[in-house]
Amino acid sequence: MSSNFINSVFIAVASTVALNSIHATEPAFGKQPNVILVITDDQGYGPVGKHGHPWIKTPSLDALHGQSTRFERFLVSPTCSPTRAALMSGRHPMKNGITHTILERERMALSTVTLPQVLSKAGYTSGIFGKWHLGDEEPYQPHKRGFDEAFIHGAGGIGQAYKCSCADAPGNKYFNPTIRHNGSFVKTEGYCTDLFFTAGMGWIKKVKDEGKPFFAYITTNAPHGPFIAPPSNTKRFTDLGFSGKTAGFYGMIENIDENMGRLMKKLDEWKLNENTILIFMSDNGMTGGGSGRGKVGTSKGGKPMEAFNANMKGQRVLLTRAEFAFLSSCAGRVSSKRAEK
Ligand SMILES: [Ca+2]
Repeated sequence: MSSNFINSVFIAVASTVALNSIHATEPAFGKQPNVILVITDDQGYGPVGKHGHPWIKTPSLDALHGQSTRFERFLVSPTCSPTRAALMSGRHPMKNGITHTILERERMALSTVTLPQVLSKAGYTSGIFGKWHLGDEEPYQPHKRGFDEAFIHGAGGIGQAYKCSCADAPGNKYFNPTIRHNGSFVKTEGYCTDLFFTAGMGWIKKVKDEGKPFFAYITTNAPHGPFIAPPSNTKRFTDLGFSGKTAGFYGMIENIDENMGRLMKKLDEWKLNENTILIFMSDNGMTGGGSGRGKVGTSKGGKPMEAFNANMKGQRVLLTRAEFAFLSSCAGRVSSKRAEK
């Protein structure tokens, strides 16, 4: 049931741009809009400044929040692959063979028609940058499923490996990860989230210059555990008295915010804001491992600091969880929040 709402949103996006292109010599709503979907992993609703978080600072997301229209009920699946399968297909995850995140149950059925495949019929080019998590074997890979550009890690997170086909490059790390680029493994330098945004922005610039309408899917493994962020992002939180995991989780989110700021600045600079739908969302509820429950640190005054999740019930994996998205469009940036409390 939770997928139905999210499916309807993305069917609407796909249908709008496709119909604009296929059935009209003059688009009904002007030029074909570009679509940028940024999806973070296990962030959840609470860890955003505008959602009342007492410690995390997210000026870029807050700015997007302020420029956007917000959904009041926005529901997702309780874990990674199901939400992503719904997004890619417009169908309930179980209709795509997705019932879990590992053990071959994360492989999206090869019969599934994907969003980039639909968009390609409308003249779009599509790129994915980050986490795919819908099958690591070759036929399931995004460069075989409609994406013209694929710059991804494997499995459900960098360094993950299971006794099945779901696995990343052995020993992979958040810094200088090995990345699969259009089917080939390449060595990179830098922090994962920075790399995914940089690759995505470079690709956006390229396809913009070529004059193609595009769908950019920037899908960070952060802030999923393990909770590793650049030291420049964790220091403020360790100084405040947070545990290492929580400082990492919070630092990963502030790093995401920095990258959203970089992206939004470039969209302004490239004058893409007038014709680009920018969507920001979390794939499921807030992690339970980083700062999800109970005491997460001790203040300098000796007071315990409790996890904050904006009065949401439960964490990731619980069916009662629901998330949020910010949506911006050529009609004005739009955000959605939600909320099943
Ligand atoms: Ca997730």
